[in-house]
Amino acid sequence: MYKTNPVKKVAAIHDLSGFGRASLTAIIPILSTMGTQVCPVPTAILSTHTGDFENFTYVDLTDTMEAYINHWIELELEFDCIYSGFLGSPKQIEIVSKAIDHFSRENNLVVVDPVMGDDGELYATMDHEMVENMKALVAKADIITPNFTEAAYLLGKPYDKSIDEKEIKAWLKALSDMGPKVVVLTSVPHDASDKQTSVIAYNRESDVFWKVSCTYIPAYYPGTGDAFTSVLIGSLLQGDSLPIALDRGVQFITTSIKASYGFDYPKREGVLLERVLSTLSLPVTASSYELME
Ligand code: PXL
Repeated sequence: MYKTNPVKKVAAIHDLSGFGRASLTAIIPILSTMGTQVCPVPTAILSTHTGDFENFTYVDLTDTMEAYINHWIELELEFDCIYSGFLGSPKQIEIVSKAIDHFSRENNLVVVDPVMGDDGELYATMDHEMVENMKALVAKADIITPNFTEAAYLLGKPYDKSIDEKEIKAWLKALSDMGPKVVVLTSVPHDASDKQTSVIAYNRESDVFWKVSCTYIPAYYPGTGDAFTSVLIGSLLQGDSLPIALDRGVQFITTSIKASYGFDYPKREGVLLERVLSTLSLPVTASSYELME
């Protein structure tokens, strides 16, 4: 008799922003649709995400996080993936770091999305102390998924969109030298013209670079980074290879933006996830990833 619970579990350490389809409100539906159980550890409760909204309410949950995680430790819970994202304070980073020490195993996945900023700027609640602490957290991850802005902050490099491929590869290797086996860099500029963007990944163990390009759509929707990393995790937990998982992530974001862009509504409400979630259940038919020389 098959007794093992077949549903994989992800401990998702992120904020809950009530409006705007970022963080947990994007992560939970995506990973659930992909057949994974999400167990959230809320880091903060906000009325909206912080991008393009003013006067949002913010309740920091740092003081409950340790007891919350300790209860899970008492219950001897095990996770197939520990996935952290937006964190509210240096103390929260320390708590997440301890949780990783406790829950990581040889055969599970620790994914740190060092959510700190976008478009060359830090988010409203971030500062340089957070950047320093985030450097210590990425060291504990198997996989990190910074965007180009976050990578620049982690490496202390200027945010310069005219960067060439050789330099990008050097960034990926330098990020991997900080600890993670796999570095997935998103929103990589192709040239200063903004016509295309790509996701480039480096796997240190096999020493290979993968690239998935997509046409740039001139619209910024918050929460797409969370959606991308969630699809990547859901795909890896389904047993896909890294390049297929990257491809599925990029395709899902492209589909989501295309499904949203034709409608006239405020971008700060996020992509129309609910109209495209079902595409995550389709088999992968076409993929466009490349192995980079
Ligand atoms: O999507 C990243 C994110 C997560 N959480 C909060 C945010 C943002 C981006 O703006 O504001 C609260």
